Amino acid sequence: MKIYDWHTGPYPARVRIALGEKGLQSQVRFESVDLWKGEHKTPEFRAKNYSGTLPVLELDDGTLIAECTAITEYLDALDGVPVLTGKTPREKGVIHMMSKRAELELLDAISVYFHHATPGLGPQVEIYQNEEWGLRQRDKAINGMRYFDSVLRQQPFVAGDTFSMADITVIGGLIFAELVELAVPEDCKALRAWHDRMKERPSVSNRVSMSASTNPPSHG
Ligand code: GTS
Repeated sequence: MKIYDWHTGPYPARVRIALGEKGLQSQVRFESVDLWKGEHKTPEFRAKNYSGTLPVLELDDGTLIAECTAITEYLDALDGVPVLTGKTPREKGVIHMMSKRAELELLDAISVYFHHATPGLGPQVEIYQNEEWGLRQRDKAINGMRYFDSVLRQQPFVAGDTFSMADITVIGGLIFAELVELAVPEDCKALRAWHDRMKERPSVSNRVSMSASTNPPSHG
């Protein structure tokens, strides 16, 4: 399997963390696509992923799977022992809901803020920006942090009693928040404590160096 990604990216981090949790690192090769040069917007790359985003998983038979949720579901199903996306229909439903909510209310909102209300990836890549929309999404993300704080006051993980894809999606959101210097409010104590616990997981702390032995990015 091959993964097109960018080693420090928050969305690529979601797949890297999933790979680490599943112990599948040795089965993939990473190919760097330089976001800062806009390599993800070229016709060649868009032929792999119409959306022009990272990451993308390419299977040995040439099948291309984009979207972090889809890639995580694929990886989790590979060994027949799903640990990230739920075993029972109830677990699957709750995990999928909470992961989607983490995208809508946190990660995607911060991404819009980054691309619209900051210099983003630079003028070559950010050909349309709407600052007001970006700032609204920033405020939405802060509300999202407060929501996940309320969830984590009730339970140890985002979708209940066990670590799951939903935790990974919130981690991705907080990775992006750190990159754009959007602080988690001081009073979100449960979210902050959970984040500290998550950072201790090897899958999270080792994610950026995961590709170093296979395909080191030359810069950035
Ligand atoms: N819905 C997609 C998914 O879940 O995979 C979103 C993917 C996405 O936005 N990826 C970012 C991207 O390609 C990568 S990163 O910013 O996290 O590194 N962004 C570039 C762009 O121009 O949107």
